[in-house]
Amino acid sequence: MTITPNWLDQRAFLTPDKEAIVLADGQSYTFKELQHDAKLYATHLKNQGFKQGDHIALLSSNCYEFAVVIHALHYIGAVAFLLNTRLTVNELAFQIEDGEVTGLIHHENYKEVADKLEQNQHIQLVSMNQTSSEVSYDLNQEFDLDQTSHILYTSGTTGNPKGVQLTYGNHYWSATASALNLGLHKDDRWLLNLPMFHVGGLSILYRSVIYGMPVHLHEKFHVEAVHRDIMERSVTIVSVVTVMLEQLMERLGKQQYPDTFRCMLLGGGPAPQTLVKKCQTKHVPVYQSYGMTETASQFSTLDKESMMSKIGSSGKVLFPGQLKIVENGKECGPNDVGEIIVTGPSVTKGYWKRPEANKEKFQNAWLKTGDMGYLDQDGFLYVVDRRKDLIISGGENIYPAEIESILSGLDGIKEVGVVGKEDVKWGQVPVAFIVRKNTTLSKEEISDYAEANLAKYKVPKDIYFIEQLPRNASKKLQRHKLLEVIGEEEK
Ligand code: S0N
Ligand code: AMP
Ligand code: MG
Ligand code: MG
Ligand code: MG
Repeated sequence: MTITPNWLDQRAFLTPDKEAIVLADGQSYTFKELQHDAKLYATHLKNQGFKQGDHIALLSSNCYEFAVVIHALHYIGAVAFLLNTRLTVNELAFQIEDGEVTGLIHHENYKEVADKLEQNQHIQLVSMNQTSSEVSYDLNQEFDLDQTSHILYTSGTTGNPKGVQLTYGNHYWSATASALNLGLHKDDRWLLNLPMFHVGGLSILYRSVIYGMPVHLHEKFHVEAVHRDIMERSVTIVSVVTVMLEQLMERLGKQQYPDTFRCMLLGGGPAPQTLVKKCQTKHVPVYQSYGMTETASQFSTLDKESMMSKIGSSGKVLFPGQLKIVENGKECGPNDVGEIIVTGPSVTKGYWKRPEANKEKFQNAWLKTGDMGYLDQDGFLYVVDRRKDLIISGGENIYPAEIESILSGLDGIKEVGVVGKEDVKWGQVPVAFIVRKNTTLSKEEISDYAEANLAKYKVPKDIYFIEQLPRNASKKLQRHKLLEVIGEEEK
């Protein structure tokens, strides 16, 4: 057990009047104000009957109140389940059920979804815009770093999504690892436009309270607003995924960012080398990183000095972590490709209620990521292939098996195979290959069915009707062969 003071209390004690959160419209809140609002909301949650250890979900896009709720949940010692707002009711219902969630805090914009969830789940709804008028004196003043603070769901190769358990300690070590790499500057301002329900966005909140650094919190990605905050509002660091960076570079045109801007932290998937080179010619300091929900954000990051000499690399492992490449149980030598395995204080203790997955994915304290890569002679990581079958579209993960299983439920579909296809905007998009039982079933009917059951970004962008799916001798679907049949058999 390692005990620290509640981070927001400590921060509000050390630098009470420093800006904690600045919104896109310029409105700002100090750490003292954030602390006060979080304590009021924590009291409200207590008054609603919630207590230490409860599993409470949050359904909201980015806003000031999102940050308030996160800290409020820490004040009562509840475990926060952050829900992806793009998911359908059925997808969300699975996580609520699997996670043994008893309360759902929702933004007014998601009231309709919350109401539907309440009808079928044993949950108590709590609105984000009501709060208490006074602060309870019985709030958690300390954190135990070994305690779970969050469970974030992540899709898997087969079966249902799994809840990644993250502890206070995982966040603490991740935030300090980032600071040891990027350094802390007195005038740092970190722009948060990634969704806060993924760890890439969430982790910026922890860096803020731990470093005492203002966060420029944007409701969603808006290229013009990000450009303005870098050019005019002295933002020094921005976290982005590829599709955001492409648009920012387009917007930058022949201009240059001011010298105050020191880091474009790029993560959530591979970066096209043409994009990295474009950034280099515009003198944009890009830091390509490798990380995942299971590592509480970046685990290795390329510094800007090595950006050109190590093009394509995701950098060196951050200070407190270890990263190895293994093949058939043996550690690989330099430049030999194998599976990336990681261990360290920012790595999850395991998946919620998934003993099988935990047995399969962890060996001693090492997590087998499923990603393939190599380390060069200097220890720089190159990721060559992501987890089996994983499609990454605009930073959102999609597994073919999930789409295949949904589409198989539609009458008239005999078999279905899904694969990722390169896409100029999103990096990759899912496309479906379908063998029909009856040939009257149309592509539109299939798309409508997919849209009703899957988050929009998982809906196949193209549908191809084919006679049969490519399978190997043991009847296993050969997804890599699917794209080859386009054109040959398309009707
Ligand atoms: C790229 C984003 C912002 C696009 O969303 P946008 O523009 O807000 O779209 P909407 O206006 O809502 O919708 C318009 C249409 O586009 C479709 N759509 C939206 N998103 C996608 C998508 N991803 N793929 C395909 N289609 C999409 C909508 O459905 C809509 O369609 P129509 O018009 O037909 O209705 C948004 O997707 C976004 O925010 N993406 C990023 C998600 C993310 O955070 N990924 C990272 C996850 N990984 C991690 O968190 C771990 C790594 C990490 O920690 C990290 C990551 C990055 C940087 C730093 C770090 C770090 O280590 O600190
Ligand atoms: P998530 O947990 O949603 O953040 O997804 C993490 C996954 O994104 C990793 O397991 C990788 O498959 C992929 N990924 C993250 N960073 C990189 C990178 N630098 N290069 C290639 N793939 C990456
Ligand atoms: Mg103010
Ligand atoms: Mg948009
Ligand atoms: Mg994901």
